[in-house]
Amino acid sequence: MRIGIVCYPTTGGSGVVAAELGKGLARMGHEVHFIAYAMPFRLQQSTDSVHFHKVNVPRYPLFRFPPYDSALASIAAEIAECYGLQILHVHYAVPHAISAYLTKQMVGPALRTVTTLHGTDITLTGVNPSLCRIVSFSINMSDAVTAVSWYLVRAMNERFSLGREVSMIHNFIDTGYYKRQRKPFLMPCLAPNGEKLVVHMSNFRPVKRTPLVVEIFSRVRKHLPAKLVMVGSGPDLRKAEAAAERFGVHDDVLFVGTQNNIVPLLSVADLFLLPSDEESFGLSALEAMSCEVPVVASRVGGLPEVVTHGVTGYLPEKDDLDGMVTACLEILCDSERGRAMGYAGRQSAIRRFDASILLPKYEQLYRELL
Ligand code: GMT
Repeated sequence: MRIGIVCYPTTGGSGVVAAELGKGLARMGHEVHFIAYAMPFRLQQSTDSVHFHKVNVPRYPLFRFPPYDSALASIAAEIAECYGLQILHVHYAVPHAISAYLTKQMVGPALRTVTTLHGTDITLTGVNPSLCRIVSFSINMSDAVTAVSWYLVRAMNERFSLGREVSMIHNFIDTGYYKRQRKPFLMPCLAPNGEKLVVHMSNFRPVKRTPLVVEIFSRVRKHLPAKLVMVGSGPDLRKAEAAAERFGVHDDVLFVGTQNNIVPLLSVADLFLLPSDEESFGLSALEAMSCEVPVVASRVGGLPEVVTHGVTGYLPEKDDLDGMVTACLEILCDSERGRAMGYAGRQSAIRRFDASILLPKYEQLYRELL
């Protein structure tokens, strides 16, 4: 098949999933064309043979808001015609679903469109009164709609009464790649005195509550020697750094920015901490599980579909700060329990979320549409 994929190229989960999907489809023999305003993060070092087409959004003094939606639709229509695309699969509904609709209007009904909902496109940005009508319309006009968790299917149905089917396809990872390395070469620099290592990884948006990550860690730190590694960057980076100062743990918290390869880091982690306010899936938690790292995360959104409470980690209520601290300590103070949970996490990742299980579901969906 000839497939176009539209996504945000940043380090957010939707871009990661889109990139991994495209690379996987290319390996299965499909012709894949990425259309985005920059090279997607996960394609930058990829050797997979996918095509990339940049969306150039024109600037003009009159345009207070550059017309990204239109530029995207316009270039997608050109690519669709030039390469004979059969499928245009957009990730994150806002504004990609409406651009897909416009593309289809331009090139004709043979082009089948798929919209994958990732979370805040439904729960936050999509329900904004300025956008909800067009989000609802554009999702309705997609030939197929998928969501990354059962939670998001429910959220979709509660917020938008579309009366159409939304298929659920869980996010996936390559568990062969996300695999704990047995030579923990990072340990001496991150935890030189054998401290316990807690890792958080996100795009530092307010929903990730990164200052709270630091606060939870500071309370854990009172009970045992530990270090916290904060991976990623985003709008709340300064607030998280300030929290490290405020809670007096700046010597034990390392902000390492965005990382291309997080497997070496996860390979030395004792715990992954994700106390998000909201999370439709929690791809980073799955990456940690696949590397045998137990997870402590809030019991929100789709996280209970990924993390099994008491087996692969703990899921305290999102405002139960004491519960978060206790859960972290239970894992960190009992190495055997931590290892068993980590092992169970990897088994769950392999059994339920490996690319080999979920990629064919997208392939099947495309075939049905054609
Ligand atoms: O975080 C967002 O606002 C959007 C999106 C992104 O691009 O990172 O994240 C969502 O999609 C991921 C991939 O499907 C999920 O793993 C994240 O849980 C989800 N984020 C939220 O629901 C907050």
